[in-house]
Amino acid sequence: MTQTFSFSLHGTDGRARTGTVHTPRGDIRTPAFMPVGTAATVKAMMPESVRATGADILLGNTYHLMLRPTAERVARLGGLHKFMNWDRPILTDSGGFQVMSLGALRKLTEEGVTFKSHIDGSKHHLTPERSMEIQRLLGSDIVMCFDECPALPADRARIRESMELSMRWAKRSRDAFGDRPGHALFGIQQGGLEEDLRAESAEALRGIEFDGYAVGGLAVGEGQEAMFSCLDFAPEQLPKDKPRYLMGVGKPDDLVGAVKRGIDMFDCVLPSRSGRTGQAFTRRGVVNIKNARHMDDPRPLDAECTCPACSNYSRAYLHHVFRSQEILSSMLLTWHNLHYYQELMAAMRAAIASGTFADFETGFHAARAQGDI
Ligand code: PRF
Ligand code: ZN
Repeated sequence: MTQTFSFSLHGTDGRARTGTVHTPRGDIRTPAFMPVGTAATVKAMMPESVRATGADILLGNTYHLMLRPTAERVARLGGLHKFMNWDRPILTDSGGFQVMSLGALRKLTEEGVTFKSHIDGSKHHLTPERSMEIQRLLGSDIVMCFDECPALPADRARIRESMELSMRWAKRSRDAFGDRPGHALFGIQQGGLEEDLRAESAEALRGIEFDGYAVGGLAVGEGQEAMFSCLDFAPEQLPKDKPRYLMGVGKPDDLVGAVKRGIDMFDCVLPSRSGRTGQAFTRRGVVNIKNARHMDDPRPLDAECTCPACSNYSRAYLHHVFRSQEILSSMLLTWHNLHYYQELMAAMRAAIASGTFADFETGFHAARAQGDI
């Protein structure tokens, strides 16, 4: 096992890249999709099952874990990996984004954010320094800078102000993180959809120096077309020799379009959350298992899929357990969706390595155009 954190690029095809992030807890094959384990669990999945879908790394959340069970308690119990029984890499988000989307009565200052817990209304304070401390107590392998992300649309002045604050917080995050061999700190680019603000942000982050760079502030209401336009320039502004992570994205076609534009890592609740609401992602698009047309259908969800839901159960059965609100419904559909996402990433890695990404993309869109049959 390597004792340091590093990134090696194995191949490129156009702007698309494939490589490996090496960490002391194991390798992360890129492009990578990170399932979301917000509350120290990927909902409805045992960690060994998450691994069986092909995941190399999970995402955890500072915001949720600081409130419950608290970072100090997780540390006393031996850290997040031991606590949740996942010994591979964990990336933790820094909390600011979740405070803004979930926290009640939040107050933003130069120092940080004060907010009330969405669980019990108790008052909390989060700063770059405290976020670094929490992520260290959790034992996170990839720590994210503390940043602020405005919802779009927002006016340019507000986006600039927020980006500049995030860059000051990035410097404070770097200073507070210190030198921790084997652990990585990622900077987060902000700047909305504006090319010059994104460039300024990238410049500020490059000056501070990070182990990886995230594109933040996208998928916050701007739509896919606008997001792709931004990704036509944003990843290129970041260092080529470090991993690039697009935060909180996305749908399968978002992932394909973002990989094409130079993104290496993703996280999103979509496959796990959709699994619990009866939406299944397949090669031929989204299948809504609650639809009555599946009631008598003896065929699997996706005949080409090798996951347990597709290998052992019919659409009729999956429809039945969903309609009956059985826990197994969430388990099977989450497994299927995470498996689908990991197969998609594996297919993209193989296509980039063999220089056939354009063909892959054509096939991807053609299969979806056929629709579910
Ligand atoms: N910053 C952080 N976490 C995030 C985002 C961000 O901009 C996003 C935006 N899509 C998701 N998660 N820290
Ligand atoms: Zn399946």
